[in-house]
Amino acid sequence: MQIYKQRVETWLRNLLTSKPTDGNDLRAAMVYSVLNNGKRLRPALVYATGQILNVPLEQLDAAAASVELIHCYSLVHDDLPAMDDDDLRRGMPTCHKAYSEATAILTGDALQALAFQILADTELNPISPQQQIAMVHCLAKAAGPAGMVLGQAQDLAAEYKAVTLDELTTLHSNKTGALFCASVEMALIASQHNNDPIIREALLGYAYNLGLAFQIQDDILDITSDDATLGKPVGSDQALGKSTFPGLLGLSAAQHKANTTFEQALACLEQIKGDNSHLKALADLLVIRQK
Ligand code: GRG
Repeated sequence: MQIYKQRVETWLRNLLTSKPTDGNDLRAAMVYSVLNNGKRLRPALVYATGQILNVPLEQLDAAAASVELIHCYSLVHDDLPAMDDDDLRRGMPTCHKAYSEATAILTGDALQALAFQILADTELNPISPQQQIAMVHCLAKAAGPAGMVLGQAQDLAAEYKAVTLDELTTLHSNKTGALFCASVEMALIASQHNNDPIIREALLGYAYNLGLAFQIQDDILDITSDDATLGKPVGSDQALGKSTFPGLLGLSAAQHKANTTFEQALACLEQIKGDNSHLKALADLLVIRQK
């Protein structure tokens, strides 16, 4: 996982720092919001899926970087006063605190556009034009009004309201799960197995369950961790009147659900032949994560 993290960070550093700044804060704010203490889970998911499908890493770099750029944009916008209004992200002042609200809005906009620009670039993304189009479509669908942005809208609408477990699960599968699934699917697109329904279902089942378990755990850490460990304020769910898995189920039942969901993710991998050690390692890392 460290190798994947370093690989995507080097790639992103080259991308973001190869051009001179234009005499304003935009590029610096983009670098600030991307080249920091992120865990790079989604890029690791792209690369680890590529491992089981025998895809060379060079054909996955743009996909790995693009999903991280979309994720970073979502964090910058999510932290804005009109959204979750957070001061701390990845252990540092949020983008709008370090720069300004206007710069943070533009930074998110720019990171989002850049994600699609690199997917469609023949030099940066050395795969066939059909595969490029399929990746652009996959990521746009996951990030947009049927995926992450929908999840964010559902999240905002659910504040200070009672939601059911099903509604909470749907909200998070859009808000968080969609990008996990897109990470796996983009590696599938780069492979020779894109039309294999068994492999597709198994990998997407893994990603869906991993994303859900990750989110349940995120809700648990928001109660049990501390600001310094988490790199962002704990207790923010309660402060914003958000429904959470521990809130609906109780802490110990939520922990149990996280564990069984991780197990379901791993069970999906058993349907596929190939070296699944990295996908397993990624799930294991998430089970023990503290931030
Ligand atoms: C503003 C359009 C828009 C969308 C925002 C994903 C999202 C939607 C907001 C992020 C806020 C949040 C707490 C989402 C839950 C998913 C989650 C735990 C994100 C943090 O992901 P990590 O832990 O973060 O992978 P790092 O910093 O390690 O990359």
